[in-house]
Amino acid sequence: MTGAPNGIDREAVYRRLDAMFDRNRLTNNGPLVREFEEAIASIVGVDHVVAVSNGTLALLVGAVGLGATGDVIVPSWTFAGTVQPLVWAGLRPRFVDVDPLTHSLDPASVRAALSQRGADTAEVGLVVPVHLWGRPCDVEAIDRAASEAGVPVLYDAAHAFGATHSGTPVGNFGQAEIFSFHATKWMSSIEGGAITTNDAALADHCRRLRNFGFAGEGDIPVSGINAKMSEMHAAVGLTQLERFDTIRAANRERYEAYAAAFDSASSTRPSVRLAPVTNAGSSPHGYVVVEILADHPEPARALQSLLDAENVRTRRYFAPGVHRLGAFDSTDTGPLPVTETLAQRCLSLPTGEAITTEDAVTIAGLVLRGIERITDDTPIHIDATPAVGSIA
Ligand code: T4K
Repeated sequence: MTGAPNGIDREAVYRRLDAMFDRNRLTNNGPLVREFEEAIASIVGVDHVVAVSNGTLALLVGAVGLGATGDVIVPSWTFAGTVQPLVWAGLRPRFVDVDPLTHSLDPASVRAALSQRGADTAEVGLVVPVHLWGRPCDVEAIDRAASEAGVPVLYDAAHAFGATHSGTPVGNFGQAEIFSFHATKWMSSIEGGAITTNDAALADHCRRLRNFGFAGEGDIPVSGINAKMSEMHAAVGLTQLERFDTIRAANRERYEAYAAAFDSASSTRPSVRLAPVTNAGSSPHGYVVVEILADHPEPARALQSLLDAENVRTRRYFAPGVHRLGAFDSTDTGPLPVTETLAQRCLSLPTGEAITTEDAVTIAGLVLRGIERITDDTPIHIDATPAVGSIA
């Protein structure tokens, strides 16, 4: 099942929860949250980490913390949770297309959007690129275009904890970045998020914003919100961080098993492309995403239903693009051809500790046979009894 959480060392969590209850400090920037922030800061090598209750609120607090107003340049090829908090922060999305290979914001399109001036276009107040699938964006080109326009950059790194770009951990780019530690992420605190930055003043401001704007008792200089992470979530997060290398190794093994299976098959007839790691990056492979290059009007949808019949649960992240969702289809967005194509072709496959490496090989085989079935118009016979031991 795509998105199924990785294993958790329950005994270790229970020990932390016992100590938490003994201390009777359950939330409001308690010792476990501060320890979690320090642990993230040392892994990412960033000066400041502000833990919050989820990635969506990290984007909201980050955007408000940066004082962004007007339009925000953002991809449509992402989760709705990237765009919604920006709208709640009072920004207007200006959707921009992505690069067909990296699946992330195309720097040339960002530059074009930044220079776009018109009667109905407000000033651009922020750029929010997404390190989609945990693969780093072309940060140099994007940061350069934004800084030349005097516009801050807040990276959505919800998928990219543990990723690097040119040897530098994601979390250090732009004015700030955000992580999500949701249960479906490879590194999880069940619900959780963080803002990372090397800007001390911004970090202080975000710490106030996440806690109702408090600067002290009876002192609220800025209008804040409650976006705090509880001690309980930090207890789970700290316990999962102890399994950082183990889970990342499992992700890598599954990814390499898929890659080997698809590479050997593609030598004859490329019908599938694993979303590659580009931009001098490394990825934690929390997501395994394939692009189905089959000659079919809706290859991802057709293959998904075939795999479903084989008891393999996949996800069509992120179809349709956000600009096509009801909440956003009123935005006057120009054509986004790459986003539209990726939305028809991409499928997220199970990975991580929810499956074995042998399962990954079996699923890859099912994907390749499925592509043959949807392309050669052979009437598709859905085999009711799962062919392989229920790879849920
Ligand atoms: N930016 C980006 C680029 C993001 O992808 C996200 C979140 C955010 C920002 C916002 O971060 P958060 O505010 O969420 O921290 C999931 C997650 O809810 C969401 O966190 C995530 N992205 C998004 C990509 O996926 P769904 O709708 O796919 O979740 P759901 O419940 O369908 O779960 C996926 C699969 O995992 C299902 O097959 C069931 C399985 N599952 C799920 C959960 C939660 C389990 O087996 N156990 C579980 O506890 O949204």
